[in-house]
Amino acid sequence: MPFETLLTEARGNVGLITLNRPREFNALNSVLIRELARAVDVFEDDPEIGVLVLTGGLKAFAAGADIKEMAEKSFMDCYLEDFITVGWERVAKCRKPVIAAVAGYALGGGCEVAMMCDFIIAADNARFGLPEITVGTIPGAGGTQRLVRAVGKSLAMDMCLTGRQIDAEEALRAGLVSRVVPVADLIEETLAVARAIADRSRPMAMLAKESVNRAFEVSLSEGIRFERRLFHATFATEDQKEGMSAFVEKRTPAWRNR
Ligand code: DAK
Repeated sequence: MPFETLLTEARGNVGLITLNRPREFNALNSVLIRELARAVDVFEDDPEIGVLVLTGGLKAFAAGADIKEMAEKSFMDCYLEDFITVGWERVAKCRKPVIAAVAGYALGGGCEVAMMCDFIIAADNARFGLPEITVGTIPGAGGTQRLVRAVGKSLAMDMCLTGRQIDAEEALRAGLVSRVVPVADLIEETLAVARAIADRSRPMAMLAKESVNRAFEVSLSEGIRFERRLFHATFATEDQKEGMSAFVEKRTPAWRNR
């Protein structure tokens, strides 16, 4: 997969996507967003791949949408082109699990893309922020919506209204990230987590992801009803039979992904 702004690599059953515009701190221009959507499509379609990992550089995961590209656009340009909308939500729509491995800056659109992933593993040098207000706009790729769901109203308002960045430890305390690891270990540790998921039953990981994501869209009672239906449905799968037989027989399950 030759890309101008990304590196992609299959590491066993994990698809690794690395944002690669280091001189621009991985600012997300329209080429990068288009390529990112294509890379997700390719790994999503690859039956060998169970989990995707999205990462950037050690200094920057991504410092936001490309300000130089968007600075001179008019409202009509944005509206008529549906500016940077096409492609942006592709990561959020991936059915396979996606883990963000964030080192350095994850600002603006960079923070928003990280939040589109299923969970974030942060390097100890990571910094998260939605500084759009400092450049005369507001978050535009789900930042005001996903951040408030991740960390609650008070910190989300603080970050959106002041543009303040938070470091990895604050992000961990607030629940924005699931783990913090030394920056030198970020990729290997994230790949190990990804592999641990990819080695389990693929459909179960996809069902679990779908059920957790449902919590963001529906009431508690509807969410629980949805979960119950999926849970019952797992009993129609070969992997539920295999997983529970393996437990009873004290052996490692051999997942069939069926
Ligand atoms: N865009 C373009 N270039 C950027 C950039 C960005 N967001 N961030 C950094 N760069 C470039 C710098 O211009 C510089 O390039 P040269 O000037 O050397 O050519 C190079 O990267 C290194 O940056 P600095 O020289 O500034 O390095 P420092 O270490 O001093 O500072 C920094 C690093 C990340 C703190 C700083 O660069 C910074 O504050 N960057 C801007 C951060 C920011 O404001 N981000 C939010 C942008 S607004 C939407 C979807 C998404 C969005 C909107 C709509 N739709 C779906 C509708 C998102 C909007 C945003 O993200």
